[in-house]
Amino acid sequence: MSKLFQARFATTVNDTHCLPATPLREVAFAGRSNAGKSSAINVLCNQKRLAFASKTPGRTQHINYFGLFAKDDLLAYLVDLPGYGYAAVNHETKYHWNALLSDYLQEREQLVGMVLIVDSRRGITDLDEQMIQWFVPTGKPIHILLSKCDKLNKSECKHALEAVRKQLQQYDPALPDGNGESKKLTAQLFSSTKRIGLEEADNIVIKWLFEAETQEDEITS
Ligand SMILES: Nc1nc2c(ncn2[C@@H]2O[C@H](COP(=O)(O)OP(=O)(O)OP(=O)(O)O)[C@@H](O)[C@H]2O)c(=O)[nH]1
Ligand SMILES: [Mg+2]
Repeated sequence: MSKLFQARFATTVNDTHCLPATPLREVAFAGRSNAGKSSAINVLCNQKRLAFASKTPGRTQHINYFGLFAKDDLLAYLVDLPGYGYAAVNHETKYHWNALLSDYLQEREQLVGMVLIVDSRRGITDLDEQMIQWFVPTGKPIHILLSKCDKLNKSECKHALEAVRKQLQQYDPALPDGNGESKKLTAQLFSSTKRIGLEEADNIVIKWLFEAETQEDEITS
């Protein structure tokens, strides 16, 4: 049983000043609106409706915190971030999302890694690149889930993964051509509906949250 299975909704915030004051680690799920963030959280936590997944884009508009428990002990958090790139919102809302996401990603000490959900049919877009650019300077790892890969055939999947890994090289010169994996910028195929890539994604999130080697920079605040 994964350590992610005992997850419960904790809190929702709309302002970086209201983020939980906690020493616990957290992993954030970011991505375009409708990319499949909430679905990925649900399937990784083995729950149907923990995070609210919806056909209506722009559904997750706040930062939602989910607590991970062992019995009654709260161990860490998963964080569902508001989706970006949703056209039908006004300028002010877009501005607010931008500020919220950039502040959170760049400044949140408790955040140990970002899972970036990218629709495998679409690949990395300009807005995804913006997220990567905000996060890379923190030195923390990014793992890309190429979501909805059930919609692609085998060779399309292969090409989608290769293309993303190639794109990531510009941010990390240590990432070798094609198939190589860098520690800080990794990518995999994923499908919530067909449960593809679950174990690989689960391992990464668990490693970031709980493994000793990532604990070296203990949070002091
Ligand atoms: N075929 C397929 N559909 C998926 C998959 N993951 C999510 N979807 C569908 O895509 C739509 C959006 O999924 P959500 O998980 O709500 O996306 P989100 O990124 O949380 O969206 P926002 O909250 O708007 O930012 C829903 O209709 C899901 O059922 C997948 O792996 N395969
Ligand atoms: Mg959502």
